[in-house]
Amino acid sequence: SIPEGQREAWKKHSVQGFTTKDQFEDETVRHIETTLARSLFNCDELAAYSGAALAFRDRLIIEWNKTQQRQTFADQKRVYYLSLEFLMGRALDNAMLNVGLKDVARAGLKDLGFRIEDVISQEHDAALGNGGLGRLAACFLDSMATLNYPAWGYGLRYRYGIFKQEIVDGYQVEVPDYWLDFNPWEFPRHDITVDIQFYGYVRKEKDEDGKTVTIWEGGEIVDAVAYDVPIPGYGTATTNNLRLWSSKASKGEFDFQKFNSGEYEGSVGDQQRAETISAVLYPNDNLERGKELRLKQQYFWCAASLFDIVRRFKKTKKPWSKFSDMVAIQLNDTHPTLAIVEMQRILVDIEGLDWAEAWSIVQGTFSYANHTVMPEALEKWSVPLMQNLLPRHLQIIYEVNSQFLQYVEKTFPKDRDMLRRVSIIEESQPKMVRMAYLATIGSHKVNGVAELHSDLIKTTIFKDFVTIYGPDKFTNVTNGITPRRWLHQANPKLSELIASKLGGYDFLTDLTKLNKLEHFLDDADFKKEWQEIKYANKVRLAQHIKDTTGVSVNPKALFDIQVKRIHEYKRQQLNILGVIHRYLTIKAMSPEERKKLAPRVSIFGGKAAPGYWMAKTVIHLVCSVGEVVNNDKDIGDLLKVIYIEDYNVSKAEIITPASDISEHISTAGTEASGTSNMKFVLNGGLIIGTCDGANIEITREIGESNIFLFGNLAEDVEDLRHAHTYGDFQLDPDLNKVFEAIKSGRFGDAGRFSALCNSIIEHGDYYLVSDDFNSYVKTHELVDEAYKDQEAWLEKCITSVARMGFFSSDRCIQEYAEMIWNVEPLPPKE
Ligand code: NBY
Repeated sequence: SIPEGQREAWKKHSVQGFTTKDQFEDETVRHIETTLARSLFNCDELAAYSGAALAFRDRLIIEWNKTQQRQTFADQKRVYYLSLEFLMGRALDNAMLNVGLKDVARAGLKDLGFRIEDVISQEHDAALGNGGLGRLAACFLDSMATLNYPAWGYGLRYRYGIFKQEIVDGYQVEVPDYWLDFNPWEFPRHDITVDIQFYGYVRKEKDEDGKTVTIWEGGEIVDAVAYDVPIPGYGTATTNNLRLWSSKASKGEFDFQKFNSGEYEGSVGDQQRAETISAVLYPNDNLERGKELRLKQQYFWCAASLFDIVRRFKKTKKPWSKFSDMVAIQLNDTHPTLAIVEMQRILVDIEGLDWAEAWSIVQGTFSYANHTVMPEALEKWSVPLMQNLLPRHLQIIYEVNSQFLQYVEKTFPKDRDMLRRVSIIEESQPKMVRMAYLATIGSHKVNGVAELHSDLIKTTIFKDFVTIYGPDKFTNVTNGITPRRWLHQANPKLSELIASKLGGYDFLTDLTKLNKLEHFLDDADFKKEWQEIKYANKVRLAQHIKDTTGVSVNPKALFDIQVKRIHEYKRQQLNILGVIHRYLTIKAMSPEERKKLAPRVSIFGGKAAPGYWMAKTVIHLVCSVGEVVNNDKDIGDLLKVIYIEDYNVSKAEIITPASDISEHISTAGTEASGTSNMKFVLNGGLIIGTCDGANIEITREIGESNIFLFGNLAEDVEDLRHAHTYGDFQLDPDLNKVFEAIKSGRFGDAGRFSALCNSIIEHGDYYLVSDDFNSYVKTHELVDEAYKDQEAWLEKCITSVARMGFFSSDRCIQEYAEMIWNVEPLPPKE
């Protein structure tokens, strides 16, 4: 650091960051003219975005520096949130709002000749995630910073995020998402690199004291380079860090020999192979496919993060026994489970602790959140694969397992089968490592993400573990969403209206304050404004639909929206089959009957995993139905069917505020929580949903009369499936008519949809579409009826918003902090 004598000079010249409009313009123009080498003669919207983003980045980084210093000097526990996915979306708007300078930026940009909305929309989404799990991580970062928790995120810096989806002739086409062309929000830290080892072999030797030590050597080394992303809290100076690792050939590995001897391609090949590790996000949600590169990604990221965390702890010079008093590591699903094993390896092989002491430190440090009970999504890795890639880690897993099984055998001597059931190693061909069991055994707490889900994991996948450890190891933390992005940023007019009634924006940091809105249910002006805002949001979405699909939709129609990843368990097929039923019903109606019907726009959006053929068929069916319905003159505005291409975070910010009703209709017991359900209700839309995930708690909070629930319950699913398998089942007659229409070729070549139809008709209807069809259609009729009474509808919407306080991710993070992490906030000193 700088000697005392020169520090005055530093302080005098220390960067302050802008606060006024003039200063903002100074900074923006300076960046455009120098950093970007542009001028007022060639400054387009993209350059204006870049300049403004750099100006805000400078501001964030000043606070980031101070926050990091404060956290280093404060002798207190930190949280590390390990997630393979962070679905951040755009950063500029968020930065403007969180530091409270959006109005300054708006005025400054106007002076410079730009509209702030156009500038903001230049930004490419940071889309390093698939869906709910990745977006949850992003909401958590926002809440942790806002609540002043000393917290870091650790992830991978994918060169390609989730693919861009194009719809071509009604089919999904995937286009790579190269997003790093210009990313002002990251700071490369070329000085912070970690060597990561793969492959090789393990041997034992005696050290000077005669103690046996284990040495892992040979194999190959890849470098992990840190890239830091500042995470500003809302209304606080706390600016946390998200550290993303990028892979690079290690200097030692880059083969100069080959290079100099003219084997240029060979040497570049090694480099490319190293860089492949962080090249691309796997685009599967809720499906695990056991690819070696994915395991490499996981270890690369866990090992780099652990090295970093341990290095930081060692600087404090505290004894290892204090580690879990200073460090909490949260695992977002099982993807980072290798961090548990890596920690044990560091403590035992490198730091020389004895096994038992090391293992109790590990268990005290880690906690694991589960996000699914579906078998195909539970991670398992083949033992031979792991043996080859991570030989020492496999040994450690076997040792952990052996000690665990010994304990189980001793404690439950009568239940011989239990050992087979709870073993980390599944005795299959090949043998498999069950990551959820390893994560459970290596953590002090395991949580589900909504009440029903947390109950289910205790009675299904972790039943034996509840017996072994007792129920207290398992807990629930119901998911939440950040009201900053999902209300204030996505729906600024509604946020402003609410603030005008509640006397300020305090509800953004204490969402339970929304409950005061119930006092305004008789305020006619308020309700009128509310309705105008909803209408304006629908007009905006209608414009987007017109621009991107060419279809005109009537903003006065009921907007019925289902946007999320396409998956059979989420049942977009139920939705589109219901839409066909509606279409057939309208076709058969008299003009009088038609007049009574509320016009509808059925809106779908979401990506299918590239290898998920059935999900792609669902997209094609939606598009094919849209093609027919939207061009049927006889139907007009009564029904439109829209597929919105490339659903992502920034599209969600336009779509969510525009819904009248949204669909959360998973087969009961399959959707761990869902979080878009919360976003839609918070934006004044109602929902139609099954008794699944967080829908149940939303109902509890907002009241049964404000939600449209339908369908079978989780507790009945097993019996219903049994009935399908043993032939005790009749296809719903209305659904049958829908299938007849599809088979007749009414929506194009029926052959394309036969597998989809047959999965329901002939192959056991695993997701119970037929069982829930009647209830679903009937409930939509109730929605139609309810929508006719606009006054009552509006009252439901406002009441619901007023009661959504519970679903803030701030509440959720506070629960994690108090129940699981045991960390305290560290507010900035003013
Ligand atoms: O996590 C989602 C759940 O489906 C949803 O109900 C919940 O609200 C949300 C947050 O808790 N899970 C999810 O998004 N999962 C994935 O995206 C995912 C991605 C990759 C893999 C597994 C799951 N994988 O094994 O590769």
